[in-house]
Amino acid sequence: MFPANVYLKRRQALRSRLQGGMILFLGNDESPMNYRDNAYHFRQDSTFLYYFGINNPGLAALVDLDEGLEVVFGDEATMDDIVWTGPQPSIASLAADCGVSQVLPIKQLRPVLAGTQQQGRKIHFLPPYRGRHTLQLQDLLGLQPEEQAGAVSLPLLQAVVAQRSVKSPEEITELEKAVRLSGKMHEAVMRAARPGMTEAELHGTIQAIAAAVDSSTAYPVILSVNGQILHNHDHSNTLTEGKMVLVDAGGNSPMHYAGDLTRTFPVSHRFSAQQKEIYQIVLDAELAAIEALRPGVPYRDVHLLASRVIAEGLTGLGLMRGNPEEAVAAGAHALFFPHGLGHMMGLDVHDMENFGENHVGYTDSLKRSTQFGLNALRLGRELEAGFVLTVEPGIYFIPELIDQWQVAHKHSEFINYDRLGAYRDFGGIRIEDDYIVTETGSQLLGDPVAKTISEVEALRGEMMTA
Ligand SMILES: [Mn+2]
Repeated sequence: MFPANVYLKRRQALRSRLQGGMILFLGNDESPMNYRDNAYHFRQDSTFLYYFGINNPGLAALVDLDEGLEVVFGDEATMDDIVWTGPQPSIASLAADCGVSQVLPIKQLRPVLAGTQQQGRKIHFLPPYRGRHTLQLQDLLGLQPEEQAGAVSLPLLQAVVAQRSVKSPEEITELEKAVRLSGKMHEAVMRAARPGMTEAELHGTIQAIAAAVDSSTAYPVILSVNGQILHNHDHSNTLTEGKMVLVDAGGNSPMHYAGDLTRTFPVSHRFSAQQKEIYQIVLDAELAAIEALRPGVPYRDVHLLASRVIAEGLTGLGLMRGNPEEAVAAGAHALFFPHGLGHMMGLDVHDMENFGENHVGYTDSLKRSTQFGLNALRLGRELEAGFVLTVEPGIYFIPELIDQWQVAHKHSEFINYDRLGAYRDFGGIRIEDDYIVTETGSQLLGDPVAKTISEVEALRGEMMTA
C-alpha cells in the first residue's frame, strides 16, 4: 500500500467534488472457479484499491459526505479461517493503513444504509460489473438488478473518472514498474522464440517472468502467429519459418497497476521484404502518433493522424489508392486498421472501463463515432497532462473481412482488392507502447523495448547464433 496519507488525500479530493449524501464502495469477493473453495486469483475492485488500498476480499466502505465520516466494513478472521490461512491482520489495522479509524462488521452495512435512506439522503454508488455486486446492491438498497443502471450516481462516476484519469507521481512510479516488467516479457520472448516451438511455450516464458516476481499478467496474453485475430487467446500453433508472432502482453506492478505492450517479430532470423514494408508503416504511424501527444490534442485526432500514415503507406505499396486523407475520412483504411489507437491505462489495463468507455474516453461535446474502425476507439477526448495511455496502431489482413468488403465492392475507389491476394496469409502487425502525457508533450513509460526493424532483427539474431 501507499502511505495512509495518499488515500486520505484521494478521499478528501473526491469529497470536495461532490455535494452531499453517502458514497458506497463495494470491494470484490473471492470468485469461485468450479466450487467455493477453488477460487480465481483474487482481484480487488480498482476503485476500492484507489481510495482504500486494501487488497482483501469481503470488504465495503462508506464515506459520509455530510458528516465527513469514513467507515470500512469487514469481518475479522475466525479461528477456523486462521487454521487454513494463517494469522490475518485485523480489519482495524487494515483500515488504519489507509487512514480510516472506524470499522464495523459487514452485517452493519445494511442498517447504516437503511438509516441513510430513511433520512432521505442520496446514496452514491458506481455501476456494478460483477454478479455479486448486483446482488449486494439489491440486498443493501432494495434495487432490482434492472433498476440499478439508472440509479448509478453520475456525479460520483464523473468525479472518480476525473480523479483517476490524472496520475499522481506515486502512481507513475508503479506504472513504470508494470511497464518495465512487461518489457522484460517481450524481450525474453523475442530472444527465446525459434521455429518448431509452440505459442504455448512462449506464453509459459511470459507467465514465468511474472510469477518469478510474485506478479501476474494484467490481462489474458495475446501471443499468436495469427496476429490478424485481434483478441486471439489461442496458443496452440507451432512457429514456422516465414511467419510472424504478435505478442500483446503486460504485467502488474506490486500495487496492481497495469502495463500493456505489443511487439511483432519474425519467426525467422529476419523479416521478409513484404513483412518489412508493412512493419515500417506501422512503426511510422506509431512514431507520428507519439510525436503528436500533448495536452489539448483530442486523441481522436491522433488516431486519425496514425490512420493517415497507414493509408499513405498502403497507398505507396499499391494496396490502397486515391487520396489517403479522403480514404481515412471515408473509413476505407479500417479494413486494415479496424481498432482504436489506444486507451487509458492505470489500475485497469483499459482504465476505468467498468464505468463505460464513453464516460472515460469521450465528453458531451466529443461523441464517439459510429463509423467502422473509429467506433472502436476507446479514447477520443482531449488529452491532459497526467493522462497515461497506450499508442498501438496495427495493420492486419483479415481474410474474412477482406472477402466481405470485396464482394460488396466496399470502398473500392480506395482499395486495390486485386493486390490483396498476396497478403491473405500475412497475419497482422501491431506495435504498442505506454506513454504519460506531460505539460509539453509525452514521456515513454518503462525502458525502451526493441522496436525498429534492425533492433528486432538484432534480438532475433542473438537467438539464431546462440
Ligand atoms: Mn492496449
